[in-house]
Order: sequence, then C-alpha cells, then structure tokens
Amino acid sequence: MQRKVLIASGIVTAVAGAALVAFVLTGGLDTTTTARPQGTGPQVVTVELVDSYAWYDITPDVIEVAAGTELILDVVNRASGVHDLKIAGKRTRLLEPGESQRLELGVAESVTGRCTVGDHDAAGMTVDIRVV
Ligand SMILES: [Cu+2]
Repeated sequence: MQRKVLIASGIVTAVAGAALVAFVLTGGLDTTTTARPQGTGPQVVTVELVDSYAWYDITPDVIEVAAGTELILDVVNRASGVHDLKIAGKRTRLLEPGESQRLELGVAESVTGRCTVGDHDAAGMTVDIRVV
C-alpha cells in the first residue's frame, strides 16, 4: 500500500517537474503579441522593453502595418536592466529603467529590431515590423 503511494507521488513529481521545465523553455508567461496600427498618417506604437528572471522580451513582438505607413516607435524601458533598440538603421541610446525614446522610422519596411546589449536578442529581445 505504502509502495503504491510512493510510486504515485513519484509520478506526480515527475509530471510537475516536466511541466515546469516546458514552461521555462517556452518562455514562461511570454506570449507573442502583435500590434496592427491602422489609419491614415503616421502611426505611433509604444514598444516596451521588458525582462524578468525568466525571460527577455520586446512587446509587441510583431508590428504589422500597411504598405506606405509611416511608423514612429515610442520605446519604453519597463525592465530592471539597461536596454536599447536598434531597428531600420535607427537606434535608441542605452535606456535606463523607466526611460524612453522616440524613434521616427519613416515609411515602414519589413525588418527585425533588436536590443544590442549582450545576447539579449537571442534571449527574446527582438521585434519584427511586417509590411502586409
Ligand atoms: Cu536588452
């Protein structure tokens, strides 16, 4: 009887452990978010640089715009560390937590932007602009 209980609790522990590993490997609570600004004239999109103990991210992950759209990014560092954003030939200064900087990109092209600090881009600090 006690042996069955031990085996059952071992299985529960293994399943919980596997779920935790999968959770961390897939970026924890991170989900892919897409902004689709629409309308005439220049479009302003707020882009947040975020980090936590588990992951680094830029929110939104994807910005979809119609061809010919002029794009302005308000880049805000909501993280606990220093980050920047380099995109479409433009780059913010190194932003301290809480700081922000506006980047006027002109007519949007499909490009990927990234944080240039350390290997933050590989850890998830990228943002894609997609002209659709
Ligand atoms: Cu960074």
